[in-house]
Order: sequence, then C-alpha cells, then structure tokens
Amino acid sequence: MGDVTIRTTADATPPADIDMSADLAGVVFPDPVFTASGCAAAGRELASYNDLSGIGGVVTKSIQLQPRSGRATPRMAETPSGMLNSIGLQGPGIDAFLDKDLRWLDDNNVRAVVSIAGGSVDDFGKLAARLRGQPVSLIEVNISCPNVEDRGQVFACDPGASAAVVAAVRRNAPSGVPVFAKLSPDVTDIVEIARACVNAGANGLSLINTTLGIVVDTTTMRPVLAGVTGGLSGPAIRPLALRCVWQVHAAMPQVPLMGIGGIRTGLDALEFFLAGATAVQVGTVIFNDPSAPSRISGELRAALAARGIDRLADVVGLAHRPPAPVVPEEPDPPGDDVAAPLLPRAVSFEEASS
Ligand code: RRO
Repeated sequence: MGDVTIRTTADATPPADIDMSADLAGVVFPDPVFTASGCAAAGRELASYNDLSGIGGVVTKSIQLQPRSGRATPRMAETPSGMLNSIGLQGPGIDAFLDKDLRWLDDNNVRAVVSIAGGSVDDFGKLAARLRGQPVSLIEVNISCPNVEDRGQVFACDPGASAAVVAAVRRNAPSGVPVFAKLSPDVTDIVEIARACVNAGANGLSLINTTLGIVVDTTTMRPVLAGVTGGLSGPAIRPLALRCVWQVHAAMPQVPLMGIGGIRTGLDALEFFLAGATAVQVGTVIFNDPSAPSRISGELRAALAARGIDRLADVVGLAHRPPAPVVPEEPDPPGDDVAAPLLPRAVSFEEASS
C-alpha cells in the first residue's frame, strides 16, 4: 500500500489516466472487474452488452470432467436483496468446454479465468492437467459449491481437504498460471481455511462463494427450490463477503484476493478494494443488468478520479490504516466561563502521522 493523498470530492481534478490494473500473483490484468463464475456461462451471452476484452476477464461456470445436467427445477428463487440458486454444477464437461467455450473466449481476446470443480482430489488434478497448453489466464479452484449431494464435497469447509485439492491443482496446472481457491463463508474461521490453501500452493483466493439458505413457499408450504437448500448471493451477502476479505487481508496482506459478493456499483466495488481485494467479480447483478461488468468498471474509475486517486493499487487495503487518533481539547483557561467541550478534537491523518 503506497502513500496516498485523499482529496475530497469537491477539490478533486480527475486525472487524465487512472491505472486500473490488477496484479494477481504476477499476472497483470488491465482492469480489475471480472464476471463471477456461474453468472455469465462462458461469456458469449454478455458480449453484446460489454466489451469483454476491456474488463479483467470472464470467470467461467465451474467445469467438471464430465457433462452434467444439474439439479431438478426450480433452481432459482428470489430473496430480499438477493437470490438463491441450486443449479448443481450444470455444464458441458471439459472436452466440450475446451473445444467450444475456451476457443470462443480466445478468438475474441477475452481473458479466461477457468473455474474447475470436482468430486475428488483426483478430479481436480485431472482438470488442472487438461488446462496445460490452453489459453488460460488464471485457474479458480471451486472447492465451495454449496449445491453438492454430499456436504463432505464442500472441501472448503475443512482445511485439510482444501489443502489436498489445492496441492493437486498446483502440481498439475500449467506453471505460470496463478491458482486461486474459491472459499465458502460457511465456516467458523475463514482465515484458517485461507492459510491452509496458501500453504498448499494457492497463489491467491476468491472470496466468497454463496452462503447456504432456504426459501419456503407459504402457499405450497414447501421449500421453493427442488434441491431444498441453495446458495444465497446478491447485495444481501455484501457485508459478509467484505468481512471475509477484511479478515483474510488482515491476516495475509501479501496474498491477492478477488472480492465477490453483491457488488452492484463502482462504489460497492471500491469497498472491496479498501477492505483488501486486488480485483472483484460481479455476478448476480448481471441478471438484471447484463452490462454491469463494463458499467461497474467505469463507475469505479470515476469514483477513483473523484477522490484524486490515479492508481487503483494504492487503495487496496486502505481501510485497514489506523483511525486518526483523537487528542483532548486544551482545557479552558481558569476563569473562562465557557463550558468545556464534551467531545475530543479530531486530528487529521497527516497531523497524526507527522
Ligand atoms: O452450480 C451451482 O449450483 C453453484 C456452484 Br458450482 C457454486 O459454486 N455456487 C453456487 O452458488 N451454485
């Protein structure tokens, strides 16, 4: 985190150029906004709404070794400020994905972050090996899908299981391609899981996947989703996601984080950078605004300009700096009948650090 002068919106002159680049474990992306896995398929459907080569990249729907049709319907339900999904890892399987989806992304100069998911450590290792020689910018290891048959397959709930998957992926993945583990908020101590992943070779972390929820239909008096439980996403989980980013950044400030959870605007994204994210992913918002990735990138740029900041990297983790200390007001001279102030005087950040 460099020295940053924060100007007020009133006196800010937008700099001509803002460096929006995000360095994710040595791979530099020109823009920090990515689509979140599962909300943009493999990107094609969003191409007419966004300049996909201008955003950070597309994070694909998690891909598995075999094609899979997913869970029974209904698979989606609305919730207050959010959405519940129980898709169940629907997808074409790695062969069709490489032939069609990854090729399309490459042909269209879209940076591909390939999300992989498996039912065993071995599956993950095999998937990582299949990505060798492919046009992949980053691999996201989805160890946190909430919609699996067996909760034991939510590897991200256990540090040992998380580490085993990450180590298998790192061993088999193309060297030079960063491996990020995507974690679940449904754990007691997310820092413990994050540490296990990093110690096993993860180059960064994606925080967070959806959190497990239920919606009940009061007419049928049954759960709305055929799968009963589903993953909650959208603005309802933004403070939860921010808390996870905050805690992991505080514990391991050198580890690059992708912040994910309920981002709808550039200012929402800025919150994540201030909490410690190096990049962000936007997902649920795409369902009601397919142009959200490009829009949010533009809004973030404008928000930085309005604050007189010309390098996004300078704000990463900035909210962790100590609050400006307060010093007591000088006591009033004796005999003065003006009442002593009740509140201490705030000093500026510059004054406090000089
Ligand atoms: O497919 C899904 O049901 C799903 C996945 Br893989 C995931 O990682 N997160 C989620 O909310 N749904």
